[in-house]
Amino acid sequence: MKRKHLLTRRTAIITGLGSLGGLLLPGCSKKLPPTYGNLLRMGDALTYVAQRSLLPGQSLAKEYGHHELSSFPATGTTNPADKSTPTFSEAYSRLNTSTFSDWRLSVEGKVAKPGLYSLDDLQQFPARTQITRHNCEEGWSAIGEWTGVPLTLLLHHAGILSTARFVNFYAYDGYMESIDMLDALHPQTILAYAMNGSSLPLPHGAPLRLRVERQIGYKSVKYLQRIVVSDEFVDMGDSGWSWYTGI
Ligand SMILES: Nc1nc2c(c(=O)[nH]1)N[C@H]1C(S)=C(S)[C@@H](COP(=O)(O)O)O[C@H]1N2
Ligand SMILES: [Mo]
Repeated sequence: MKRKHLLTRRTAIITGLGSLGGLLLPGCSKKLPPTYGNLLRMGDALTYVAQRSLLPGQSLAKEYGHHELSSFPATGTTNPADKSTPTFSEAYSRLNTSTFSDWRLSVEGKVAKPGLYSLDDLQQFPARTQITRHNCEEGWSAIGEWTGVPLTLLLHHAGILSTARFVNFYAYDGYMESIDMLDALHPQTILAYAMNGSSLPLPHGAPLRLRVERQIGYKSVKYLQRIVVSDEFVDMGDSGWSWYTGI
């Protein structure tokens, strides 16, 4: 998996103010993304706090028309059922063989009713369809149409607790990412089971992937297995990418 350092000019400029972030936020260390002792990363925490306090949290990412759909490459893991790759998953391979009829999404953590959801269960929720631009940190972008269940509906169905702060996503290829509640409850944050009007193709994350339209591409976790709601930031290690890259 290719993982690159994302150093935007904005991050670099704000770095000088980074230590201020710590001063402004006494006692908040477990509620903020980690910096791994990296000076540049200290700017991330301040960027995050500044954006979250200054920008309207629920503004929508631009949506496009059907005539604007583009070709859409698949990157990162493109097949966890492929034995010859390092991201091979025996469990995923079995599920794929039975066209995901036995696949279940586990929703756990800070929810009153942890549970397992089949694709059919998820398709019972009111669906949202959106045509959006995917922006990968590696410099490409593509426009696709996504249909799925708004994450907010699923979280409320599972009885999300008032102490919840983050939602963590775990995939069959070992990939994991997390988002905060503002992104989790955002109307365009959906668990997509269809792309461009057909069921989600395997290279794009079958049977279910996350779409977080106000974040860079790597937050949109493919091949979902488990969602864990937490009241503290869960450190998944240094991916080499900033934890928060709102767009
Ligand atoms: N499970 C999983 N999800 C993932 C990745 C991955 O490697 N594995 N790559 C991420 C990155 S960096 C991007 S740009 C998008 C790519 O989605 P696509 O293959 O549908 O273009 O998926 C994201 N989600
Ligand atoms: Mo990406």
